[in-house]
Amino acid sequence: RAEGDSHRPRFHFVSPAGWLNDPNGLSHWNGVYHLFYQYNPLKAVHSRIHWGHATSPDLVTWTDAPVALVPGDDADAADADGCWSGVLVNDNGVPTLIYSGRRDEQELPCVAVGSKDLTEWVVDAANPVISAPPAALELTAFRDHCVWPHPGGGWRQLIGSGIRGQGGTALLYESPDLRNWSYLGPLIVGDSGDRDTTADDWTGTMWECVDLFRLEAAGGDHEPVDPDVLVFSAWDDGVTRHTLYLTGRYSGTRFERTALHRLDYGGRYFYAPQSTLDARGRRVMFGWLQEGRSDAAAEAAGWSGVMSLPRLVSRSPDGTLYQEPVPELETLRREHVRLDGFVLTRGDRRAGLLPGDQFDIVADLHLEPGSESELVVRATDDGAERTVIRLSRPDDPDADVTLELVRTASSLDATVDATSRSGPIRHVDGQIHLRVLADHSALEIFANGQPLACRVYPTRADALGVEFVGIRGRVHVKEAASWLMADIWDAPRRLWPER
Ligand code: DQQ
Repeated sequence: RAEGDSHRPRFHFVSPAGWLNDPNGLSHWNGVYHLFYQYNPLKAVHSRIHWGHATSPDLVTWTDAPVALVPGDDADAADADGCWSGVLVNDNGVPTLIYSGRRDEQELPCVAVGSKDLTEWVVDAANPVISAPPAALELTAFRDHCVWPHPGGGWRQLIGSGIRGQGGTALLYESPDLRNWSYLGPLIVGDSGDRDTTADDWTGTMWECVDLFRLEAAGGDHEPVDPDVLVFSAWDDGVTRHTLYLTGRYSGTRFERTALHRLDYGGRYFYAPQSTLDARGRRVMFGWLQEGRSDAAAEAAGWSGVMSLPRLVSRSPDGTLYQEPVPELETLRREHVRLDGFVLTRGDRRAGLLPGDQFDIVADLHLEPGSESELVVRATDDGAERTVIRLSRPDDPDADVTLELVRTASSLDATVDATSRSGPIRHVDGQIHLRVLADHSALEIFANGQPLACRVYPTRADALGVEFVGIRGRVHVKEAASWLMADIWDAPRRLWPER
């Protein structure tokens, strides 16, 4: 970390320097968590993308491993212009990467095999292993991979794509050996043309980073109605929009959808997620927290992109996803305060939680119908900078609570994104379990298991204040606690770890 870089996170994973985007090859292999990521070690811009690699025993602290994939030297190499997103699978004990090799502005599926410790990778001489997208379709793009062993033997793969005039899609393939693939058809096609293209749940003209998984029913052994989840990042002609998921049922060749949902209310700020099942049977997900500052500002800082904290993804009783930070992160908690319950009415202000730019706050609130309150963080004394986390409950007791992140005064720097983010929060009788993790420019909020990840760039060194504010009605803060969080990046890091 450059001295004085107040935006660089200290308990999130960040690349040693340069550019980071999607999580790739996520896995828990022989007791070690592996996080690969889209990486340009040379500059904080998205150009010839490598695969960075780091390992962790606990999802908390990370050790840099040698860069895993480097774009091919030879201009004819299938990945001469970049090694784009993909996954790691266990091919009968052989660690195997399936990724998108980029050349001449086109991506095609490639394979690489790894050493036992996953640090040395050899690309397959036959790359690309699929030489062209299905010819019968007019596709908007063809990249990113979700690969799993087929119960009947062999492998299945989804490749993100879009059919012109129809919408985003995930194309299904099968293979006996990860090298020879047969096209089976689209698993499901979006409906982008029929939807409001400005909506928070617009499905885009292409689906990036598709991730299909099955979740067990919450706390029961009955057969869940919608056991399957298809996550995708809706993309439109070079613009990253937001990440969505479909719940439904995967039948082998089709995905019968039940409902479409937003994955994270931060929109583009939690993008291209990937998940894996760890040895404890937990579904762990990471996403890319992209920048809200200008490209020039990121380049000047020498780094761009933050990996989200690892999230546990489970099923809530209504069938949607419940997301929360992995409990292991609590080992980073240090100085602590706890506030006893209090009530907020209009104009009330309540300080007492620890000021800081690197903290974890937990609060249990009860919002009466027609009430609203704010948790203000990263605030200067004069209020010139302040980031507002607002919860409001309509008069109608059956209506959802709204979570809103207001960034209009988050930064005095007029060049950073200051747009607000919001979404509905399910609740029982106005009860909200709120969690806020702030780590310099990274901010991750969870309300009743619904996340809102974002970035904020306060400029003033004293933008550290934290307080609750009553806006209207009665909000009971039943209990609130905060912890300052430890650094995970004590040791100096090398930009390009040698093999
Ligand atoms: N990022 C990768 C692509 C993917 C996109 C390129 C999503 O493979 O579609 O860096 O952010």
